[in-house]
Amino acid sequence: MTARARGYFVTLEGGEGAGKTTNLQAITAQLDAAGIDWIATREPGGTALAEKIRELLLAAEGEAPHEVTELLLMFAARAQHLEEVIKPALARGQWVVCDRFTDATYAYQGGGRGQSEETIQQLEKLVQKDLQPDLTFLLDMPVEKAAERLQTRGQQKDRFEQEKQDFFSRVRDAYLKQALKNPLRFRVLDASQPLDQVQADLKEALLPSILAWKQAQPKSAQ
Ligand code: Z5A
Repeated sequence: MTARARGYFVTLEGGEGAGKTTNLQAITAQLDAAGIDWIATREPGGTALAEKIRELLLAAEGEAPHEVTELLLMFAARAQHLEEVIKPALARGQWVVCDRFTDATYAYQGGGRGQSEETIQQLEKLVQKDLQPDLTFLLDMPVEKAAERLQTRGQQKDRFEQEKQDFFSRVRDAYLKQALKNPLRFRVLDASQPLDQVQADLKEALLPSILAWKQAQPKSAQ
Protein backbone atom coordinates (compact mmCIF):
# COMPACT_ATOMS: atom_id res chain seq x y z
CA MET A 1 0.00 0.00 0.00
CA THR A 2 1.21 3.54 -0.80
CA ALA A 3 2.28 5.62 2.19
CA ARG A 4 0.02 8.66 2.52
CA ALA A 5 -0.23 11.52 4.93
CA ARG A 6 -3.51 11.93 6.83
CA GLY A 7 -6.38 13.33 4.79
CA TYR A 8 -7.82 16.80 5.37
CA PHE A 9 -11.00 17.82 7.12
CA VAL A 10 -13.01 20.75 5.73
CA THR A 11 -16.30 21.93 7.21
CA LEU A 12 -18.90 24.33 5.86
CA GLU A 13 -20.93 26.39 8.29
CA GLY A 14 -23.51 29.15 8.17
CA GLY A 15 -27.10 30.00 8.86
CA GLU A 16 -29.85 28.40 6.82
CA GLY A 17 -29.88 29.41 3.19
CA ALA A 18 -26.30 30.73 3.28
CA GLY A 19 -25.43 28.34 0.46
CA LYS A 20 -23.55 25.50 2.16
CA THR A 21 -24.97 22.78 -0.06
CA THR A 22 -24.40 24.83 -3.22
CA ASN A 23 -20.82 25.71 -2.29
CA LEU A 24 -19.93 22.22 -1.12
CA GLN A 25 -20.19 21.21 -4.78
CA ALA A 26 -17.77 23.98 -5.74
CA ILE A 27 -15.25 22.63 -3.22
CA THR A 28 -15.49 19.05 -4.45
CA ALA A 29 -15.14 20.26 -8.07
CA GLN A 30 -11.92 22.06 -7.09
CA LEU A 31 -10.65 18.91 -5.36
CA ASP A 32 -11.41 16.86 -8.47
CA ALA A 33 -9.49 19.35 -10.59
CA ALA A 34 -6.54 19.00 -8.19
CA GLY A 35 -6.71 15.18 -8.39
CA ILE A 36 -7.59 14.81 -4.70
CA ASP A 37 -9.67 11.91 -3.41
CA TRP A 38 -12.60 13.13 -1.25
CA ILE A 39 -15.86 12.23 0.40
CA ALA A 40 -18.73 14.65 1.08
CA THR A 41 -20.95 14.18 4.09
CA ARG A 42 -23.21 16.13 6.44
CA GLU A 43 -24.34 16.64 10.02
CA PRO A 44 -26.49 15.71 11.66
CA GLY A 45 -26.32 12.55 9.56
CA GLY A 46 -23.76 10.82 7.39
CA THR A 47 -24.46 7.22 8.52
CA ALA A 48 -27.71 5.20 8.55
CA LEU A 49 -28.06 5.59 12.33
CA ALA A 50 -27.09 9.27 12.36
CA GLU A 51 -29.56 9.98 9.55
CA LYS A 52 -32.31 8.45 11.74
CA ILE A 53 -31.27 10.80 14.55
CA ARG A 54 -31.40 13.68 12.03
CA GLU A 55 -35.00 12.79 11.18
CA LEU A 56 -35.93 12.88 14.88
CA LEU A 57 -34.18 16.24 15.33
CA LEU A 58 -35.65 17.98 12.30
CA ALA A 59 -39.22 16.62 12.45
CA ALA A 60 -41.53 19.62 12.43
CA GLU A 61 -44.31 17.73 14.17
CA GLY A 62 -44.63 15.45 17.19
CA GLU A 63 -42.86 15.63 20.53
CA ALA A 64 -40.14 18.32 20.43
CA PRO A 65 -36.86 17.29 22.04
CA HIS A 66 -35.92 19.10 25.24
CA GLU A 67 -32.92 21.39 24.71
CA VAL A 68 -30.57 19.01 26.53
CA THR A 69 -31.97 16.07 24.56
CA GLU A 70 -31.33 17.99 21.33
CA LEU A 71 -27.74 18.71 22.36
CA LEU A 72 -27.08 15.07 23.29
CA LEU A 73 -28.64 13.79 20.08
CA MET A 74 -26.41 16.11 18.01
CA PHE A 75 -23.35 14.63 19.70
CA ALA A 76 -24.73 11.06 19.55
CA ALA A 77 -25.09 11.41 15.78
CA ARG A 78 -21.62 13.01 15.60
CA ALA A 79 -19.97 10.18 17.58
CA GLN A 80 -21.36 7.61 15.14
CA HIS A 81 -20.45 9.72 12.10
CA LEU A 82 -16.90 10.27 13.32
CA GLU A 83 -16.21 6.61 14.05
CA GLU A 84 -17.95 5.17 10.99
CA VAL A 85 -17.15 7.74 8.30
CA ILE A 86 -14.90 10.70 9.12
CA LYS A 87 -11.98 9.07 10.94
CA PRO A 88 -11.70 6.09 8.54
CA ALA A 89 -11.72 8.44 5.51
CA LEU A 90 -9.02 10.68 7.04
CA ALA A 91 -6.97 7.58 7.88
CA ARG A 92 -7.25 6.47 4.23
CA GLY A 93 -5.81 9.85 3.21
CA GLN A 94 -9.08 11.23 1.79
CA TRP A 95 -10.37 14.75 2.17
CA VAL A 96 -13.61 14.94 4.11
CA VAL A 97 -15.91 17.82 3.17
CA CYS A 98 -18.66 18.08 5.76
CA ASP A 99 -21.81 20.23 5.63
CA ARG A 100 -21.88 21.44 9.27
CA PHE A 101 -20.01 20.07 12.29
CA THR A 102 -19.46 21.09 15.93
CA ASP A 103 -19.35 24.83 15.25
CA ALA A 104 -23.05 24.40 14.38
CA THR A 105 -23.62 23.05 17.89
CA TYR A 106 -21.96 26.12 19.42
CA ALA A 107 -24.12 28.29 17.13
CA TYR A 108 -27.53 26.57 17.37
CA GLN A 109 -27.55 24.76 20.73
CA GLY A 110 -25.25 27.36 22.33
CA GLY A 111 -26.21 30.70 20.77
CA GLY A 112 -29.70 29.70 19.65
CA ARG A 113 -30.94 27.58 22.56
CA GLY A 114 -28.71 28.95 25.32
CA GLN A 115 -26.77 25.82 26.29
CA SER A 116 -23.52 26.80 27.99
CA GLU A 117 -20.24 26.81 26.14
CA GLU A 118 -18.72 24.77 28.93
CA THR A 119 -21.26 21.95 28.54
CA ILE A 120 -20.71 21.88 24.78
CA GLN A 121 -16.93 21.82 25.29
CA GLN A 122 -17.24 18.82 27.62
CA LEU A 123 -19.26 16.85 25.06
CA GLU A 124 -16.89 17.92 22.29
CA LYS A 125 -13.95 16.55 24.28
CA LEU A 126 -15.76 13.29 24.99
CA VAL A 127 -16.77 12.69 21.37
CA GLN A 128 -13.89 14.19 19.41
CA LYS A 129 -10.91 14.01 21.76
CA ASP A 130 -8.49 16.33 19.92
CA LEU A 131 -9.97 15.96 16.47
CA GLN A 132 -10.92 19.31 14.88
CA PRO A 133 -11.55 20.36 11.29
CA ASP A 134 -8.42 21.57 9.51
CA LEU A 135 -10.35 24.31 7.74
CA THR A 136 -13.81 25.78 8.27
CA PHE A 137 -15.65 28.05 5.86
CA LEU A 138 -18.24 30.25 7.52
CA LEU A 139 -20.73 31.47 4.93
CA ASP A 140 -21.89 34.59 6.67
CA MET A 141 -24.76 36.84 5.70
CA PRO A 142 -27.41 39.00 7.35
CA VAL A 143 -30.29 36.92 8.64
CA GLU A 144 -32.93 39.02 6.82
CA LYS A 145 -31.22 38.50 3.48
CA ALA A 146 -30.99 34.72 3.98
CA ALA A 147 -34.69 34.63 4.87
CA GLU A 148 -35.54 36.49 1.62
CA ARG A 149 -33.48 33.97 -0.33
CA LEU A 150 -35.33 31.06 1.22
CA GLN A 151 -38.79 32.54 0.63
CA THR A 152 -38.61 31.39 -2.97
CA ARG A 153 -37.86 27.80 -1.94
CA GLY A 154 -41.37 27.04 -0.76
CA GLN A 155 -40.75 23.60 0.80
CA GLN A 156 -42.12 22.57 4.21
CA LYS A 157 -40.08 24.07 7.07
CA ASP A 158 -38.24 21.76 9.49
CA ARG A 159 -38.16 22.37 13.24
CA PHE A 160 -35.17 24.73 13.09
CA GLU A 161 -36.46 26.65 10.10
CA GLN A 162 -39.62 27.44 12.05
CA GLU A 163 -37.62 29.48 14.57
CA LYS A 164 -37.93 33.28 14.67
CA GLN A 165 -35.46 35.82 13.28
CA ASP A 166 -34.17 36.52 16.76
CA PHE A 167 -33.01 32.88 17.10
CA PHE A 168 -31.11 33.11 13.82
CA SER A 169 -29.47 36.39 14.87
CA ARG A 170 -28.14 34.65 17.98
CA VAL A 171 -26.95 31.76 15.80
CA ARG A 172 -25.10 34.17 13.52
CA ASP A 173 -23.47 35.97 16.46
CA ALA A 174 -22.33 32.65 17.95
CA TYR A 175 -20.83 31.57 14.63
CA LEU A 176 -18.90 34.84 14.36
CA LYS A 177 -17.68 34.35 17.92
CA GLN A 178 -16.42 30.87 17.03
CA ALA A 179 -14.59 32.36 14.04
CA LEU A 180 -12.94 35.00 16.22
CA LYS A 181 -11.84 32.34 18.73
CA ASN A 182 -10.36 30.13 15.99
CA PRO A 183 -8.83 32.50 13.44
CA LEU A 184 -6.36 29.95 12.04
CA ARG A 185 -9.07 27.44 11.21
CA PHE A 186 -11.87 29.76 10.04
CA ARG A 187 -12.31 31.59 6.74
CA VAL A 188 -15.32 33.89 6.90
CA LEU A 189 -16.87 34.51 3.47
CA ASP A 190 -19.48 37.10 2.56
CA ALA A 191 -22.27 34.78 1.41
CA SER A 192 -24.60 37.65 0.47
CA GLN A 193 -22.60 38.30 -2.71
CA PRO A 194 -23.63 36.85 -6.09
CA LEU A 195 -22.90 33.13 -6.21
CA ASP A 196 -20.02 33.38 -8.71
CA GLN A 197 -18.23 35.86 -6.42
CA VAL A 198 -18.77 33.67 -3.34
CA GLN A 199 -17.35 30.72 -5.27
CA ALA A 200 -14.37 32.75 -6.50
CA ASP A 201 -13.59 33.75 -2.87
CA LEU A 202 -14.02 30.14 -1.76
CA LYS A 203 -11.69 28.88 -4.47
CA GLU A 204 -9.02 31.40 -3.56
CA ALA A 205 -9.30 30.57 0.16
CA LEU A 206 -9.10 26.82 -0.45
CA LEU A 207 -6.10 26.87 -2.79
CA PRO A 208 -3.35 27.36 -0.15
CA SER A 209 -4.63 24.32 1.77
CA ILE A 210 -4.65 22.19 -1.37
CA LEU A 211 -1.10 23.23 -2.26
CA ALA A 212 0.25 22.74 1.27
CA TRP A 213 -1.43 19.36 1.62
CA LYS A 214 -0.10 18.13 -1.72
CA GLN A 215 3.36 19.36 -0.82
CA ALA A 216 3.22 17.34 2.42
CA GLN A 217 2.38 14.07 0.64
CA PRO A 218 5.09 11.44 0.45
CA LYS A 219 6.55 11.51 -3.08
CA SER A 220 5.26 7.97 -3.77
CA ALA A 221 1.64 9.11 -3.22
CA GLN A 222 1.72 12.16 -5.53
N1 Z5A B 1 -27.93 21.71 13.48
C1 Z5A B 1 -27.82 22.04 14.82
O1 Z5A B 1 -28.73 22.65 15.39
N2 Z5A B 1 -26.72 21.66 15.51
C2 Z5A B 1 -25.70 20.96 14.94
O2 Z5A B 1 -24.72 20.63 15.62
C3 Z5A B 1 -25.83 20.63 13.55
C4 Z5A B 1 -26.95 21.03 12.86
C5 Z5A B 1 -24.72 19.87 12.88
C6 Z5A B 1 -30.11 21.02 9.46
O3 Z5A B 1 -28.96 21.49 8.83
C7 Z5A B 1 -30.30 21.71 10.78
O4 Z5A B 1 -29.49 21.11 11.79
C8 Z5A B 1 -29.88 23.15 10.73
C9 Z5A B 1 -29.08 23.38 12.00
C10 Z5A B 1 -29.17 22.10 12.75
N3 Z5A B 1 -31.05 23.93 10.73
N4 Z5A B 1 -31.22 25.06 10.31
N5 Z5A B 1 -31.56 26.03 10.00
P1 Z5A B 1 -28.89 21.68 7.26
O5 Z5A B 1 -27.53 22.16 6.97
O6 Z5A B 1 -29.34 20.45 6.56
O7 Z5A B 1 -30.04 22.78 6.98
P2 Z5A B 1 -30.02 24.19 6.41
O8 Z5A B 1 -29.03 25.10 6.98
O9 Z5A B 1 -31.43 24.58 6.59
O10 Z5A B 1 -29.55 23.95 4.92
P3 Z5A B 1 -30.14 24.62 3.69
O11 Z5A B 1 -31.42 25.30 3.94
O12 Z5A B 1 -30.13 23.59 2.63
O13 Z5A B 1 -29.14 25.80 3.41
P4 Z5A B 1 -27.79 25.87 2.65
O14 Z5A B 1 -27.28 24.49 2.34
O15 Z5A B 1 -26.90 26.74 3.38
O16 Z5A B 1 -28.20 26.62 1.32
P5 Z5A B 1 -28.34 26.09 -0.17
O17 Z5A B 1 -29.40 24.98 -0.26
O18 Z5A B 1 -27.04 25.82 -0.79
O19 Z5A B 1 -28.89 27.44 -0.82
C11 Z5A B 1 -30.17 27.93 -0.51
C12 Z5A B 1 -30.75 28.64 -1.75
O20 Z5A B 1 -30.01 29.83 -2.00
C13 Z5A B 1 -30.68 27.81 -3.02
O21 Z5A B 1 -31.81 28.08 -3.77
C14 Z5A B 1 -29.41 28.34 -3.72
O22 Z5A B 1 -29.47 28.20 -5.12
C15 Z5A B 1 -29.46 29.80 -3.31
N6 Z5A B 1 -28.13 30.44 -3.21
C16 Z5A B 1 -27.01 29.94 -2.63
N7 Z5A B 1 -26.00 30.83 -2.68
C17 Z5A B 1 -26.50 31.93 -3.30
C18 Z5A B 1 -25.96 33.22 -3.66
N8 Z5A B 1 -24.69 33.56 -3.35
N9 Z5A B 1 -26.76 34.10 -4.26
C19 Z5A B 1 -28.05 33.78 -4.55
N10 Z5A B 1 -28.63 32.60 -4.25
C20 Z5A B 1 -27.87 31.69 -3.65
